[in-house]
Amino acid sequence: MARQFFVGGNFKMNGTIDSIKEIVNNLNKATCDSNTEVVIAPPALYLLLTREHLRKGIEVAAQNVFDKPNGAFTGEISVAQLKDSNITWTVLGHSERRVILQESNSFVANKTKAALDGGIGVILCCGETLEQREADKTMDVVLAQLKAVADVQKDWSKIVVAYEPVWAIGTGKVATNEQAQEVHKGIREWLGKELGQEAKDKTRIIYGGSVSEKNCKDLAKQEDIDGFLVGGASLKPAFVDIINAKA
Ligand code: G2H
Repeated sequence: MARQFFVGGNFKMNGTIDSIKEIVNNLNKATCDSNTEVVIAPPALYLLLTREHLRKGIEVAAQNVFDKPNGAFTGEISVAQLKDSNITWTVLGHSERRVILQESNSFVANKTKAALDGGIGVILCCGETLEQREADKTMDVVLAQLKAVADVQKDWSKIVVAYEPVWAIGTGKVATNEQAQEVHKGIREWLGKELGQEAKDKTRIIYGGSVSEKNCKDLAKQEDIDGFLVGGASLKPAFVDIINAKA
């Protein structure tokens, strides 16, 4: 079953008006594999600027969204506000939010449901810490994170799962092809059991954690790796090489 390759750029809390315009201009000029779906996630403050300058065919994602429709929620952004601003995706459940901001599995699940209900696609992150991996708990942790979402959301057609081992994020320590493939395969099997054959066959499962122009081609050859969520390297011109990993 062919799944469209998906590459997301997660800028995290990086960038200025000038540097983001430069990244956008580079992407506008670049030759990107037309078979790859590309989405970039700048900081919230620069979402509109990015959407305004970025060429059609590349989508823009928020790095987070809240689960309530509006009201007294200082500092938060609603799904409707993303829609209103032509932002079509959001990242949710990134480990930096799960760990540093203590977002629970159920909170991430509620936000995922709210985003999907409002017509926003979700790049749903999951992944284990080094301690959890060493304790042989990788699949337990990852599947518990995903199960919380499956409990409230059965249609995963607008979810892209991003497997991001916490120990590989921003560390330069990328998972081996085999380590990543093993978890992706486990997630895909679980999708089949939990949500059915269609979810198993069609859900994109992308890898994140120190992806670079050097390691992306081999990772992209793995059967169950359908793309990448790229952090640090998405701020550099080499991001285009990652977009073209399958070309
Ligand atoms: C993982 C990834 C982007 P980096 O967080 O989501 O970041 O590529 O910098 O490890």
